[in-house]
Amino acid sequence: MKAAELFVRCLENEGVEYVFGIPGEENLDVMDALLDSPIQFITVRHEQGAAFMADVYGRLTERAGVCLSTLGPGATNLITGVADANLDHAPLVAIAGQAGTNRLHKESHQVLELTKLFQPVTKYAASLLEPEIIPEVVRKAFKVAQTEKTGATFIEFPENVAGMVVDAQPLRVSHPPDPEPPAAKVEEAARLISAASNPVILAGNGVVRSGAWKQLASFADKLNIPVANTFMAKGVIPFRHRCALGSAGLQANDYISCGFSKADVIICVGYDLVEYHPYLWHPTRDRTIIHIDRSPAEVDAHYPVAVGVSGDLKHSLERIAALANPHEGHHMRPLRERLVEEMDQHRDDTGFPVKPQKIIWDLRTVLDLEDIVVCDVGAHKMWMARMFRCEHPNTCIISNGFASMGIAVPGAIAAKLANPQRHVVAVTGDAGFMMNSQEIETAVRYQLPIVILIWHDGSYGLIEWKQLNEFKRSSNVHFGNPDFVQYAEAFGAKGFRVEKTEDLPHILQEALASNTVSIIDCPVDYRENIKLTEQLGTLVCPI
Ligand SMILES: Cc1ncc(C[n+]2csc(CCOP(=O)(O)OP(=O)(O)O)c2C)c(N)n1
Repeated sequence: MKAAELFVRCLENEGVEYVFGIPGEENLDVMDALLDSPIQFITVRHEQGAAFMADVYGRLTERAGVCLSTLGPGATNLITGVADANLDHAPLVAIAGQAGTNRLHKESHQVLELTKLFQPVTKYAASLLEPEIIPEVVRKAFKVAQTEKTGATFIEFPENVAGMVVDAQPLRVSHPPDPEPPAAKVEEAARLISAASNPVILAGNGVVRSGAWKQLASFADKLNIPVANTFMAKGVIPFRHRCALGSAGLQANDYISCGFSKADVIICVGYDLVEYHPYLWHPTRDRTIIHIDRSPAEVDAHYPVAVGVSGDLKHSLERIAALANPHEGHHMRPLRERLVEEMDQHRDDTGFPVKPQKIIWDLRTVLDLEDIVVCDVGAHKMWMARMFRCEHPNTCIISNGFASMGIAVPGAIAAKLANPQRHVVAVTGDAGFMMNSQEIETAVRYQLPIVILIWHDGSYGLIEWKQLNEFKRSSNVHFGNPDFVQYAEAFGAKGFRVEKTEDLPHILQEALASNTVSIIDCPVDYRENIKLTEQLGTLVCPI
C-alpha cells in the first residue's frame, strides 16, 4: 500500500476518532487516504485552533488528540497549541507535512527544520524519512504522548515518502501499567501523616490524569485531611465534600494560603509544579512535604520532599490510607466557609455591568454538574478557578501550565465532539475570544451547539489588574471590539447581549437550549478585581 495509507491505518490502530487540521500541498496523500478511513477530519480555520482542539480532546479523553498542518507556516501556526498541551500535560500528537527529502538540504520554498522547531515544545519529534519506519514512529509518538507525564509529540511526513509504496503493518498497541509504589515509602508516608498535627493535601492535575479522584476523596475522608486543588484539578474532590477547601493557585494571598501556612505536613498528590510554584505556598521551606505521584518529584528549592511515593497513584493512596491513623477532624473548615460566603455574596446582585461573582453564580446555577466549561486565560480565569464550584473532574477545563489565551473557543468545540450529550460553554475574555473566534465557523459548520460567554471589558483585563496593583495606572491595555451580536450573526450563530444583570440567567438558558452556536456578550464589572486584591491584601487568617 501507499505510505500515506499505512500512516492512516496506524492512526486507526491507535483509536484515533478525529484529526483536527488544515490540509496543504505537502500532505495531499494523507488527506486522500483519510477519505477511506473511519477517522473524521475536522477542517478548521487556523492551525492554532486545531492544536487547541487536540489539546482539550486529549485532556478529556485521555487519548492523544491529533492535529495536522502543512509544512512551514502551517506548522508554525500549530506551535502555541502544541506547547500548551505539552506544558499542561495533555496527550497530543501533531503531524505536519514536509517538503520531499530531495529538497530538505537547501534553501527551499516553505521549508523549515520542523523536528528541530518542535523539539522544545514536545516530548518526542521525528521525521518519517523512510516508509518502513511509519509503524514505529506512529506507535512511539502515541506511546510517549500518552505516558506519564503525558504531553505532546510531533511527526513530520515528507511528501515524497507519503507517496511511496510500502509493505508493513501497524504495531500492536499496549499500555504498560504503572509500577507498584515501594512498600517502604508507603509505610514512611503513612508514619509521617499519622504523626502530623495539621496536615493538608494539595491535589493536582496528575490525579485527573490517573483517574484517581475516588481514591483521593476516600483518602481524605478516612484520614480527615482537608484538600486544596490546583486550578487544573478542579473537581478532583467534589466541592460539596466536607474535606474540600477549594482551589489554590491565585498568585496572591488567599484563604488557602493561610491553610498552607498553618500546616505542618503538606501532602502533594499528582501535583505539577508548573501550575502553582512552590515558593507561593511554601515560602518558609520548612514544612514536611510528602510527594505522591506516578513520577518522582521535580527538583525545586521550595519543594524539599521528605518522602516521595512514586508509582500507581490509586494504589499509593489506598495503601497509605490503610496504614495511616485517621486524624480526629481538621481545623481548616473556616477557610472554605469564608470562600463560600464570597461565592454567595452577590447571587442577587443587580448592579451593571455584571460582577464576576454574579456571572459565575448564574452560570453554575443553569448548568448541570456534569456539563463542561472551557475557560480561557485572563482575569475571568482567576475568578472561575477560585469561585466556580465543581463536583466532577474535567468539568472546568483550565490551561494553567502554558496558560495560553485563545484556547476556550476551539477547546469547547473539541469538548462538544468528545461529549455530545453534555452542554459545553466557553468562558472567555473579549481579547482571548478574538484570538480564535474564526473557529465559530467551524462549530457552525459541524453543527456543534456550544455557548460562548464573553466577559466584555474592552481590555486585557488581567494585565490591567496587575498594572493597577503595581503602578496604580494602566499601560496600553485597551482596545475596541466588534458588535458581538452582529459578529455572531455574520457566522450564522445566535448573538445575545446582556443589557440588564437580571437577564443573564434567561439568556444562558436560552443559549443552552439552542441547537446552534450561541455567543453571549456580557459586560463585566472588573472594578471587582481591585476590590478582591484589597480584600485579600488585608485578609486575616480565620483559623
Ligand atoms: C497567547 C497569549 N498572549 C498573551 C498572554 C498574556 N495575557 C494573559 S491574560 C491576558 C489578558 C486577557 O484578556 P481577556 O482575554 O480580555 O481576558 P480578561 O483578562 O479581560 O478577563 C494577557 C494579554 C497570554 N497568556 N497568552
